[in-house]
Amino acid sequence: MRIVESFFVKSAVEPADYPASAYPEFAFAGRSNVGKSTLINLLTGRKSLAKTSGTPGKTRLLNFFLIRWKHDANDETGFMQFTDFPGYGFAEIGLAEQEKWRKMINKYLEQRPQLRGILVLVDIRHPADKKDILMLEMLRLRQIEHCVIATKADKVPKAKIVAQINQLRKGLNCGDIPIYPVSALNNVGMEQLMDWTYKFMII
Ligand SMILES: Nc1nc2c(ncn2[C@@H]2O[C@H](COP(=O)(O)OP(=O)(O)OP(=O)(O)O)[C@@H](O)[C@H]2O)c(=O)[nH]1
Ligand SMILES: [Mg+2]
Repeated sequence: MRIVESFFVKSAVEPADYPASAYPEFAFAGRSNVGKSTLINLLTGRKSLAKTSGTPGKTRLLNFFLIRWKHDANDETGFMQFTDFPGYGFAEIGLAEQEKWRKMINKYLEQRPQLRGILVLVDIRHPADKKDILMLEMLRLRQIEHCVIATKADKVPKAKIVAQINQLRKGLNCGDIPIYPVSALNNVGMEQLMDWTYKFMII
């Protein structure tokens, strides 16, 4: 599958403000600065569709994107939507702000029936983080399809990637959920995660 066109639709906090379109939707979650917006830009081939920044914790809203895709093999085309979550785990965010985030995400998970899956991004260099473990546990409990994307693979020597993924799998306690190493810098690993998305889109 490849993405042929993409548009920013809107930002929202409350379900009443989400875009009404019911296309299959996939959300990108993960700690602040892990590379969610960068990944969306790379997948869509648009340099600044999703705002990226060196300053973590900038995005506080859900950002919705409309994506037109095409499946190379059979010329099938269609629409899906991406949602860029604000990052979690940003140390300087106060408790009140964290609570806002939690409410916003819970509402989204509960009131977005077209949600087909969540891509949970973690930094390949870091050991499993408590916030990521909690996020994965919540998705498991809610029975929402998900996979793990290990970002910034360019920062780890190639020979160490498999070991790093194995360690993450143990630490994240995520069973046989797929973990895909990716590098936005080197454009590595995109096909696998598009295949994963496609699998849950056509159901
Ligand atoms: N080396 C390398 N840097 C990356 C990669 N992906 C993202 N980055 C960098 O990581 C920083 C944060 O990326 P963002 O995409 O803004 O991160 P985010 O997860 O959207 O962050 P928040 O919106 O704050 O939650 C930027 O400086 C990116 O250039 C990657 O694969 N490799
Ligand atoms: Mg972002």
